[in-house]
Amino acid sequence: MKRFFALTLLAALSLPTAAAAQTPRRVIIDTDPGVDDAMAILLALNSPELKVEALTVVSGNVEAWQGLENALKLVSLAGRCDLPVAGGTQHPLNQKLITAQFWHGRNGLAGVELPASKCKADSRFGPDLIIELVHKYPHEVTLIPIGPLTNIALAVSKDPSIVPLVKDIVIMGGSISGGNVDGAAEANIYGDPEAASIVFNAGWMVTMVGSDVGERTIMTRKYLTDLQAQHGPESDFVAKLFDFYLPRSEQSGYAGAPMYDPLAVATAIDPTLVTLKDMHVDVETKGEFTRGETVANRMGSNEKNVLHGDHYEIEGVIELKPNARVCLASDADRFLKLFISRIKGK
Ligand SMILES: [Ca+2]
Repeated sequence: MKRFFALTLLAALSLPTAAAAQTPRRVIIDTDPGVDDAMAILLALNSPELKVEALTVVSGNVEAWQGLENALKLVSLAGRCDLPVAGGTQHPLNQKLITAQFWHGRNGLAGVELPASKCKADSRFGPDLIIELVHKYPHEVTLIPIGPLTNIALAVSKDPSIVPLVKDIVIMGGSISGGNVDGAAEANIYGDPEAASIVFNAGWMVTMVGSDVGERTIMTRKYLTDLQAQHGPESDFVAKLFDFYLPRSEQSGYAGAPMYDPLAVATAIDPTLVTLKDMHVDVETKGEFTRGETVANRMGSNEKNVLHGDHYEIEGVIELKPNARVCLASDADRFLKLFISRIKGK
């Protein structure tokens, strides 16, 4: 057993170095910042495995204007005014916007007032910028949507030719075991189910990092003490986010703060942090109790029912093609250590 642990430890330690030595992955983060969005963005900007090409902002946790302002303040904090930050859609495709100040504070950033941004917004429309960058770097760009999927749905609807040109799409959204909005739906999918349906059916394999795994990947006070021990502009800011987010999560029955969006970014940094399984996932857009649910087929098939006189008879099964790599579990301890070390670095 000792030898096993030693080897595992060695593998864990050598991974970041090996990954960093490779060419960084180009990523676009589509975001509705958002407390956990802010953490996810800073994690990405501090990770040598990733080259963030742009942030595109979608309405979600906060209104679109507030999200854009927050994104610009975050890149300013990180000293990254070179990074394009583009506004996107103002509202979901087919329903009213649902904002989440309850979870994210009045300004979406836990009420923490960052200095005014030194960075300016890019004039391009978010979905158009996604299309442009995917064509500029064919087969190289990984999309990381960590808000409702409205911008991504608009991009693939306007230019379906980007689908085979995208290297990967890692979304924070959905769940295969109950929702965090209600019994069925996770917030990003619930925020725009029609957009989510377009994205899951676009013809690519979606890597789905759902709320059910995010809720088992939690920042607790034990880990937070380590983060608080180091002072710097970014670590102090993230510690302040947790001052709001951790008690809010605990009051709502969680054992700590779910690390939803940062786990999606971490999956792009190091896929060995999570366990994935190919499945076919449909998005419920109707349903009395289930609108916005990601309905995952774990068997890979549906029963084939054929009408025989006055009744149907099962004649076999119809195979389903997987459209998603569904995250089943994470190595929470290794993820939290990675997250803290990257944020403490700044
Ligand atoms: Ca988000």
